[in-house]
This record gives sequence, C-alpha cells and structure tokens, in this order.
Amino acid sequence: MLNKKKAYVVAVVGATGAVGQEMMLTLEQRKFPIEKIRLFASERSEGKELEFAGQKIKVERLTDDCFKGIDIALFSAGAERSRIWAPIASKSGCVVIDNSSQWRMDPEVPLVVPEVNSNDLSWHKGIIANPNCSTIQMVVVLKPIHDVAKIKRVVVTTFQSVSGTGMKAMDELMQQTSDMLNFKEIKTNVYPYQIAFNVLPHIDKFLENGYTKEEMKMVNETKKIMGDDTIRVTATTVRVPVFRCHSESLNIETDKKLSVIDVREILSLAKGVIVYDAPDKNIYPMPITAVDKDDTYVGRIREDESIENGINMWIVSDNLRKGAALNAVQIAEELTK
Ligand code: 25A
Ligand code: L14
Repeated sequence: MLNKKKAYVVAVVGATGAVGQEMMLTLEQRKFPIEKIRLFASERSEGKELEFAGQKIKVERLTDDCFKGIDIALFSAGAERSRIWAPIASKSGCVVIDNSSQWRMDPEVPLVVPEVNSNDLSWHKGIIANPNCSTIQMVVVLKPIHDVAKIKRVVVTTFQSVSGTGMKAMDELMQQTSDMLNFKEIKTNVYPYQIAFNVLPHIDKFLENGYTKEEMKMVNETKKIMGDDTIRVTATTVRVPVFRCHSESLNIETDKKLSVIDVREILSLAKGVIVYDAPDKNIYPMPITAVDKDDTYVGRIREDESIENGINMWIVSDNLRKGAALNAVQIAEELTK
C-alpha cells in the first residue's frame, strides 16, 4: 500500500525508451507531487543524463537494493525486465505500475484504466498492471456504452503506429521512408517486412490458434478490465506506417437498440472521450488529430444496418499517452488520493 505523503520518490524504469520518456513528460506536465525522481535503464544507458523539470538526472542501472526508499515505480522496459524486477521492487516496499504484458492476466494483479475500474486498485498487492495500448483506448469507449446497453460482442480491427514497439521502430520507419524516396536499398531489422509504404497484419508473435498475441491481449484484457466475462471480443491487429496514435474500427452489438444520437450523447458525457464526428464537414478523428492529446477521439458513428442492435465507430488515441504513460500516471494519481 502507498503511504500518503506531500511528495513522493518516483522511479521510471526504462526511462530512455519511447514510453519512459513520455512518462517523465507526463509526470512533469501534470505536476505529480515528486520529492525526487530516479531514472533507470539498461547498463548501456548508465550515467547518461536526462532532463526532468529543468534538472539533469543521471540514469542508473537496476540492482537488488536500488528500490529502497522509492514510493512508486513506473516500469516500461519490456516484459522480461518486469518479470524479474517488479517483484523485487514491490518487496522493497514500493508500488509498481507496470506497462508490460507480464503481469496483466495474473489474478493477483489488478489491471486498471481509471475511467473504467479504479475500484480494482483497492486490492493490489504491490504490482498494478497497465493494459495494452489498443485495449485502453477501446475500453474507455466501451464502458459508458456497456453501462447503458450491455455489449454482447465487439469486432475490432486496429491500425497501430510503430511507436508502440519503441524507439528502434520509429527510427526504422524514418530510415526506410528516407531510403525509399532516395531510391536506396531498404533494410529491415525490427519488423519481418518493410513498414514504410506498407501494412503488416501482424503485431507481437503468432500463437497456436492463428491469432497474434496482441489480438488475444485485446480479447482477454477487455474482459478483465470491464469485469465481465460474457463480452465476446474478436480482433485483427494491424501495423501501419504511422509514428504515433493507434486507430481502431469498432463494431459493437448491444442487447438493446441505441441510435447514433444516443451513442453521441453517452460518449459526449464520458470521461477521457471526445466525440469528433461531423461527416458533413469532413470531421473525423485521425492520428494527426489525437497526437500529444490525452483523450480518445470518436467519430464515424453509424448504425450497423446488417444487424438488429449494432453500432460502428472509428476511434483514435495517442498510444504513448493514454495507451501507456498517461494511464500509468493516472493510476499513480488515484493511489495518492
Ligand atoms: O516485452 P514487451 O512488454 O512486449 O515490450 C517490448 C518493448 O516494448 C516497449 C519497450 O520499448 C519495451 O522494451 N513497450 C513496452 N510496453 C509498451 C507499451 N505499453 C511498450 N511500448 C508501448 N506501449 P522501448 O524501446 O520504448 O523501451 C525500452 C526501454 O527498456 C530499457 N531497457 C532495456 N533493457 C533493460 C532496460 N532497462 C533496465 N534494465 C534492462 N536490462 C531500455 O533502455 C529502454 O529504456 P536502454 O538503455 O536499453 O535503451 C537505450 C537506447 O538503446 C537503444 N537500444 C535498445 N536495444 C538496443 C539498442 N541499441 C543497440 N542495441 C540494442 N540491442 C534504444 O533504442 C534506446 O534508445
Ligand atoms: O503493451 O506495438 O503489450 O509492438 C506490445 C507490442 C504494446 C505495443 C503491449 C507494439 C504491446 C507493442
């Protein structure tokens, strides 16, 4: 449990990464009460200086006793690092908010999106999991609808940016784009095929059932966060050559009829959601709409005319913010309340 204080000692593990950098920026922008910040990454980055609130802070490496005196640790250094280090950190008495996939489906670990299930924070035992980026933006939209008309089934297709994979993938898209335009040979390293001027129906690894791990995260995490195992979810996750923001096409089937006007009204009252939907004026969300923003944007709201009670919509959110860093910082804020 977190002892309430005026200001906290906060650690960012994976501080040099794409999400780690965004975590530092978000803590600063939201004026999280910080007494001291500690930054951790791999040995490769040890001693490197990063700026936080106008101060230069040295990056440290993880050691068995490095978490002593730390109140809250935000982890984003990959699942393997979280598997090893999150239990060590929580044994040292610090609360871990973990952005990796490692602990999300552990029944002892709450999986939290504050707008949806902040009540689940009450039973944490030292580790709290931050959901997958594509799942977070979907559930902030599903929950307020589910509260009015129970959702029976969701069919989702994602259009995911490369920043979810980290800095190396952003560099790769940049390099390949430049090489394409200069008639140079394309080199691939992070993804199995070129991502510039291409689309890959493949995120994370393939599982035995033919789905990708990313697709199954959306199925399983949605049920856990919404606290409802009866919601049927099926997903296709796709990588597109976009740097930041994930877009998703959602088809939702509810147990009672909702009109487009009903859905617009429900979502316009929902926390963390902006209805951005005026087709007559070409208004619909795109990655360039949502970049660096905290909210999830919803547009293209239509009735699914092929079924009794169905709605189609298009949602876009910044995967590094609400999809990762912002949601983690919001969890930390909830803990301090
Ligand atoms: O396993 P998962 O959960 O699937 O996650 C895989 C990756 O996804 C990102 C994150 O990448 C993670 O590593 N990620 C995780 N959850 C995410 C989410 N919800 C998510 N992305 C989006 N949404 P990342 O690149 O953003 O961050 C990587 C960070 O991890 C640090 N790190 C690595 N090993 C560590 C460690 N920290 C502590 N102990 C360890 N043993 C890593 O630090 C970074 O902060 P770094 O010092 O290794 O990186 C410094 C620079 O080096 C570059 N680099 C990375 N790998 C190599 C490399 N350079 C040369 N060779 C390499 N092999 C990086 O680009 C970085 O700029
Ligand atoms: O958090 O886009 O489980 O490559 C791992 C894959 C985040 C996105 C997670 C990607 C995801 C990442």
